[in-house]
Amino acid sequence: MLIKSPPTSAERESDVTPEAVYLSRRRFMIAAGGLAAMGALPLRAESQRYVDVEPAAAPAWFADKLAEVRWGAITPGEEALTPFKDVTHYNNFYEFGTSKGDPARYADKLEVEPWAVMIDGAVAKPGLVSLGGLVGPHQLEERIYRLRCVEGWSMVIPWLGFPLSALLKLAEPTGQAKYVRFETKVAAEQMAGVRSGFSLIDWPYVEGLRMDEAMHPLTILAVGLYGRVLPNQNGAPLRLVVPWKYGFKSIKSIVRISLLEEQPRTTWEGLAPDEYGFYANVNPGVDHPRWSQANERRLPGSLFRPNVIPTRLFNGYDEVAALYSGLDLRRYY
Ligand SMILES: Nc1nc2c(c(=O)[nH]1)N[C@H]1C(S)=C(S)[C@@H](COP(=O)(O)O)O[C@H]1N2
Ligand SMILES: [Mo]
Repeated sequence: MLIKSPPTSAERESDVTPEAVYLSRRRFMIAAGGLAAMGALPLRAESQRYVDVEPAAAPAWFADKLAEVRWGAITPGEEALTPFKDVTHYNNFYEFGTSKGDPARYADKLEVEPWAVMIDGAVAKPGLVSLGGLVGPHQLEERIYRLRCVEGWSMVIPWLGFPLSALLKLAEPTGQAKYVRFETKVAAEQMAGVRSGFSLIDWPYVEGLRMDEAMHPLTILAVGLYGRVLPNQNGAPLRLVVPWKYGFKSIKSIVRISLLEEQPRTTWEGLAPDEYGFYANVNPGVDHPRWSQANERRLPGSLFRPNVIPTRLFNGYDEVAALYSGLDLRRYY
């Protein structure tokens, strides 16, 4: 779709905003907006929410967006956020290894600048778009979502992103567009898990959605979390988040988005179709062949306090139920 790239000067080191500057600005914004309405106590809790976050430099395309974020656009009510430390050190990102600590250990090797995304297939405006060009037209929103992994653990993560529907509309899908296919970057020299040959995955990691799922307002492309730019281990610089589906649908470090007429073949479905379906809607009533999906371990927990809670249909996002009326969820898991 060839949205114009920002000038290369905008991506120079000198233009990055130190995270500390951003954090103090955010604290100030909350104080100014919330004082009268909420009084001092809740204010303090709110303003300290992100103070523990590790410092990081933000690239210009991200820093430019922070002044106009819609904070708290969607929140899960009373559920506590999973701490930044857990969100960024307990990950699945097989390109960097199969243990939960591997992404945090090795994903700093991922080169995220420059980054471009190919948008192709059944669209009137295909093309290679720079990350700045891709994010530029969109207001960032903070979406605090539950993330439920098919393995039986879950987190609550404050993402920063924008609706996938807004991006797709700009590309102008044609009448042939029935599905969206996403592909992750592959760079063996940067990705220990790809190099190892130990994984069964046939790279690139691929995911897909039906068009109506892709256009649903809950479906976002995330570029940040905890008020900062997305850490590499969480799928920098751009990843999908579909909160009512098992985590493996939320594909990381996207380099290609294709609109298709046919349902794409996705990574986990291709590996083990009897265990991982294309839909992968969170459903406590449909067990994985090797374990129950009735409950989940909400992180953080400990050996002695595992913090087990019941899993909810569609991960509690009841508003998506209409997408599946008439679909047998036991058959299309
Ligand atoms: N490219 C890629 N995307 C991926 C994965 C992966 O291995 N590779 N793992 C998925 C799984 S199983 C989960 S649970 C989530 C985890 O996201 P998080 O580490 O940001 O919590 O990412 C998903 N996206
Ligand atoms: Mo997962």
